[in-house]
Parts: sequence; C-alpha cells; structure tokens
Amino acid sequence: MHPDLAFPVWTGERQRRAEDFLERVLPGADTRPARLHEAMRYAVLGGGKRVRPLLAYAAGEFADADPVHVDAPAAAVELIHAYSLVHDDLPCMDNDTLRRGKPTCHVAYGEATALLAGDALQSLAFGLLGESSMRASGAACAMLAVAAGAPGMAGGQAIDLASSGAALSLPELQTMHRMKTGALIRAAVQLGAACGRPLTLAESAALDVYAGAAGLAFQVVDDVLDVEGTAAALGKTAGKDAAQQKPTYVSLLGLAQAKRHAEALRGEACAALAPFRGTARRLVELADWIVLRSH
Ligand code: GRG
Repeated sequence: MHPDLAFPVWTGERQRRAEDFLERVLPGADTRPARLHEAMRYAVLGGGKRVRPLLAYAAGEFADADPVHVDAPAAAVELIHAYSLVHDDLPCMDNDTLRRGKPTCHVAYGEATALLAGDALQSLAFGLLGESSMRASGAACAMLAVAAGAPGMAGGQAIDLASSGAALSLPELQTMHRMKTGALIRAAVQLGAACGRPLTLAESAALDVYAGAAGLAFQVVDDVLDVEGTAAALGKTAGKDAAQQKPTYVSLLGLAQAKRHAEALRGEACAALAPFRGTARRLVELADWIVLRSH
C-alpha cells in the first residue's frame, strides 16, 4: 500500500481487509450447527475498531512484511479479543447487554450459545495461526497462548473480577491492565512484526517499549471514556466502572491526571520509535489515535 496514504485512508483500508479476511475464515451462518456459527459471526463481524489488527498490520509494515502474511495473525488476535468480549459480557462476569452498539451475544443467542461461541472463536484463532504462512507458527501460537491465558488476559480478568470494591495501588492496577488488555495488544504488535524480516535487537526492544506503553495508554483512555463517553458514542454501557466500584486510572488518579498519564504513555510509545521514523509511521499514528480517540 502506498506510504503516502493519509492515516484515515490507511486505517479504513486495513479495517476492511481485516473484516474481509474474518468474513472468509468464520464458518458460514448456514453451516450446521448454524446457531453457533451465527453467534460467532455476530460477535466478530460488523463492529469494533479493529485496533489489534491495525497494530499487527502496522508492526508488519515496520518489519517490511507483505500484508498478505499479516492477515492470519491479525485475525487470530481479533478472534481472541472478540471471544473475550463475549465472555466478559456474560452474566457471570460483567453482565452487560450492549456491545458494539448492539445487544450482547448472550442477549441475542442465549448464554449457552454465547459461551460456546467464545470457546469456538478462541479455537479458531489458534487453528488459523497454526496453519498460517508465518515462519515459526508454533512459536507464534505459544506467544498468543501466553498473552491470552492465565499469564495474560484471562489472569488479568481474574484479578479484575476479584478487585471490585478493593483499593488497588497504581502498580497493582498497572499489573492487572498489562495482563488483561496490554498482553493481547503486545501480542498483536509482536505477531505482526514476526511476519516480516528479522528485526535488529534495537528494533525489537523499541517495539516492545512501544507495545507496552500503547497497551497501557489504551486502557487509561478506556477508563477515561467510561466516565466521559456516552453509550451512543461508545456502543457499550458507559459509567460501569464507578457503578461497580472498580479501581480504575480515573478513580486512582482523578480525571485530569489520568488524561495526563495517557498523554505521557503516548509520548513514551512514540519516543521509543523515534529512531525509526519512516517505517514506524503507522505505529506512531496508531498511538496517537489510541489516545485521542472518542470511542
Ligand atoms: C473473559 C478471559 C476474558 C477476558 C476479558 C477484554 C476483557 C477481558 C474484558 C473487556 C472489558 C474491558 C472494558 C476491557 C478494557 C479494554 C478493552 C478490551 C476494551 C474493549 O476493546 P476495544 O475498545 O473494543 O478495542 P472494540 O469493540 O472496538 O473491538
């Protein structure tokens, strides 16, 4: 894709690319068991910002990867993300009824089907990555497993569920979010980059700093938007953190300081990539977008 493309044009093109690929790899809604497949498609298609695939494509560009090779890992990370949202919305977890501007998966299909749809999306993600054209696809699967599992997202979610009404310190909050949200964002960046040429040590280290800071920034902004956003703009219930007495960056730091923290993280992410100006362009633009977004 032409390097001079304006960021919104590049983003739109990559979002469509990710959507088309997901469309193709998801089981058809008329294939049996049709209700499960319908629920999987409902949870994945036609919504969401596709932040993780965008990060994977941008990290792929950093490593001179052909986007064709990034399609499968980008989709695998998004499938894990979609599964996590379906399970997070279930009555036994966050018990939410609105996601991506429509009824949550269990409201539309029932709890049992939603649970299975999440399970099947996770399996599909690993199947896709395992049979992808990536070199060392086994290592890529292992990387995604760590990011999605107990050391990462699932573990972070467990800490989150146990923290309602608790007073976490800032380092404890950061650990939780590095696991719950950050690990998958980091995996998106690492997997995208792994589709290209081998990186130098300096490039790998810079990318890791970028991914860590961008992942935390994403969560800080999520906390701010939960306070300042509306359900119409966010496509999900707003104000839930305070209602559930969840420790957040806003509850710990206050709104103004949380915003400054997000800005500092954006600075950290972009500074790490400053030596690689040209090839890191999309990653830097994405860090800006993550922090300046309104939904
Ligand atoms: C159920 C194992 C398990 C984990 C759930 C992701 C998650 C862990 C919970 C979702 C709750 C939440 C608000 C997390 C904070 C950040 C986050 C993941 C927000 C949603 O991601 P976006 O904004 O959503 O990328 P879209 O819809 O744009 O894809």
